[in-house]
Amino acid sequence: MSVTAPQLQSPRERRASLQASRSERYARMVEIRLMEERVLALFGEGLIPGTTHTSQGQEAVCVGIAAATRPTDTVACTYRGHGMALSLGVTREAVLGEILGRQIGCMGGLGGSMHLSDPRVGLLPTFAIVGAGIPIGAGAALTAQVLGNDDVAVSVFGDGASNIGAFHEGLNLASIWKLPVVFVCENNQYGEYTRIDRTTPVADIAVRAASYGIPGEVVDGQDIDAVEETVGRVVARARRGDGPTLVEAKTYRYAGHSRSDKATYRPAGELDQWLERDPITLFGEKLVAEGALDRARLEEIKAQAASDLERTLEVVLASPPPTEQQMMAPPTATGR
Ligand SMILES: Cc1ncc(C[n+]2csc(CCOP(=O)(O)OP(=O)(O)O)c2C)c(N)n1
Ligand SMILES: [Mg+2]
Repeated sequence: MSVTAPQLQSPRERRASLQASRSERYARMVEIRLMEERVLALFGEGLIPGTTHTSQGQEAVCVGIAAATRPTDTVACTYRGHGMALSLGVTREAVLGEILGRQIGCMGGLGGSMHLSDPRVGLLPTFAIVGAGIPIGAGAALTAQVLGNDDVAVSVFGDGASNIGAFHEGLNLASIWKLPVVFVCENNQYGEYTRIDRTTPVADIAVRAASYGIPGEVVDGQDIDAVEETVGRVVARARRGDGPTLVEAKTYRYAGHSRSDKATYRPAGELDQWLERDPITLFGEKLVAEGALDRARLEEIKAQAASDLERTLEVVLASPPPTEQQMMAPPTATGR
């Protein structure tokens, strides 16, 4: 008797299913949450080389962006990019494999947690340098403009990055050349260990758009529908040739800045306040209220995500790290 392996979805299929169905969006948010929690545990076990930055609490932003764009659009994002990669459709094996430095990873295990990429779904390499993805997003938009297709670039970065020179240069250039780019600032209230009000003299980063003569919008980053609607609308604007927009998504990272940071610098009660507006709980409740899913189904989705993650981890742990020869090989067009 021949045993056939379960058919894994390709990145494009994963992206398409997410765009087609609200319950898939819920499932993807759960997938991200569980993987991020496991990543922190795996770091503690010494299985993750280098460092890692997780995004629990920010799932509505990345899944909303993926739902509002198409695979030929490009997305530049940061070292806190596991959720964005999974949202765009990169497979669990490719993301977790890369984080663990295994050959099965999307960069063959050579890049690690901060360097994920998959051109099939538009994920440009994620960037460890704060703000680096902003001018690169503008550059990807320039490519689309020169080629004359109607693709759009999305550049995702943090609140801290909006104080970096590249932010101002990138927005200025994008505005003056009317580039098809959407800048999404994930304002998670902290840049490393410092609260935003100690580094940034404006309450809303979106107001900075006015300096460059482009629209700026604030969106509730805990509400996936609000993110999808806002990003979808300004992506359509960019596609029409009407130029860039700055979107600020107000959100919160539940974990510390990176790996073992316990975030003891946060005021007491702040995390609890944000947990009351957890993006996965909010969306789940909305789906139940709409009659789209019942509570039992929400639990089934969580159980399925947990077992999928276990299976993914088994596959990843069976994959070896890159060989010395692979490490020294010149890069190819696909990055592998
Ligand atoms: C150019 C540069 N300066 C400093 C750092 C060190 N650094 C890494 S993450 C970080 C904080 C960035 O905060 P934010 O942009 O809000 O993103 P978040 O980590 O909150 O997602 C800093 C200062 C860096 N990687 N690159
Ligand atoms: Mg931040």
